[in-house]
Amino acid sequence: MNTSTVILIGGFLGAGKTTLMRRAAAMFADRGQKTGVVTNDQAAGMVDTRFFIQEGIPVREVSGSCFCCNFNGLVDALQTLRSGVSAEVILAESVGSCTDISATIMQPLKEKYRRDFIVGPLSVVLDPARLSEVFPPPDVPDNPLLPRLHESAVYIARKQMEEADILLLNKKDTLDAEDLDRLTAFLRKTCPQARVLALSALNGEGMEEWLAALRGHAGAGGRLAQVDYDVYAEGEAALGWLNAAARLKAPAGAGDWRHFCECFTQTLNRAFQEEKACVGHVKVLLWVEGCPQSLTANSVSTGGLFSLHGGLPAGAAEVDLLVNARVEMSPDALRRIVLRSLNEACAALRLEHSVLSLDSLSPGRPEPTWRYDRVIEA
Ligand SMILES: Nc1nc2c(ncn2[C@@H]2O[C@H](COP(=O)(O)OP(=O)(O)OP(=O)(O)O)[C@@H](O)[C@H]2O)c(=O)[nH]1
Ligand SMILES: [Mg+2]
Repeated sequence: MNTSTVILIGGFLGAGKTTLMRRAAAMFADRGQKTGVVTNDQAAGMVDTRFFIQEGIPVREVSGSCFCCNFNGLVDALQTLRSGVSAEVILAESVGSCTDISATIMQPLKEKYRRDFIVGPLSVVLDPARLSEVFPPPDVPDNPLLPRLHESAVYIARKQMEEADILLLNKKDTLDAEDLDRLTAFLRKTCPQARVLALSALNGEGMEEWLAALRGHAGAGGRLAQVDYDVYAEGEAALGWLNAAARLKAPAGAGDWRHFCECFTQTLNRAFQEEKACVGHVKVLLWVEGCPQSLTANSVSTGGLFSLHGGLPAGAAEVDLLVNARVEMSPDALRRIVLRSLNEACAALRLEHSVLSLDSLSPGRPEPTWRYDRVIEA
């Protein structure tokens, strides 16, 4: 039986983990390496999973809790990719509010499943804009109009960095040379255990260097973070979490789905601003069953415009919608805002809609299946 290399990708909400995995999976496929992907979320109905389905990449979803609280679910997903599709490489993205991956996932995988899996280094993806919230510059005053991430959520983001084997300063395309040098130097000083690389998962710059670093890295999972689970639980619980699926129909024929997406996301944006709620990541995906195209909208900050990518085939009269929202507010308030925004956007564009599923929750206390207090030799 074959052995698969498992590459775990961590990092805070919206840092670019899925974008990185989509690009890496395409690069592995180009080289003829069989690749599988595991996605992870607190609830089913994930935008990220749908991307990989659309792209024809074998994907398994572990939903209902983070990897560390469902280690056996993760192992099942890895085993089906290893034996079912003979995946040589498996990329696994943990939930953006998850940390302590080295102690709870990497060490038990190394010890208990060494015949089945080679555990690659833990890559933690960072968004430069979020980095300034996690380590606010001392000389810059707070902007009273911009809500700040809950301090326990900041704690999670810092712990993610503390356990990284490789730190990926993503969204390099948004940085000028001076900021790039400053942030890279800051990360090297703050996380001396990690190899620091800058890249753009979106345009591909720096991807080859990362793949080379994965191949050349010895001692994956070489560091355990010291995590206070009370603070960790508080940081997770600060976020409202919503996954919704709906079907939309344009009764008069082809719908203007881009316009719908703009109306829907602008209404969401206004509501989050009015509530002064800190946005972790809000993702919207529209697609037509059986068709490879999709339209996506993402926002990773309060008041920041949603970025729209892709498009739907001309003439589409009926589409599917997924909304994944992680925002610092109560799950009930988040549910009300999403449903109201959907109603308003559909009414404005004369669309019919039916909500197929909707989960809104606040993540429970993390209770890992395993938690090692020592590093296992590979
Ligand atoms: N400019 C720029 N944007 C990027 C880059 N990588 C990702 N993004 C954007 O950042 C947003 C979030 O990207 P995702 O890949 O969904 O982030 P994630 O870490 O998987 O998010 P969660 O699954 O919610 O934790 C999207 O709008 C991406 O297009 C990059 O290299 N440059
Ligand atoms: Mg993702």
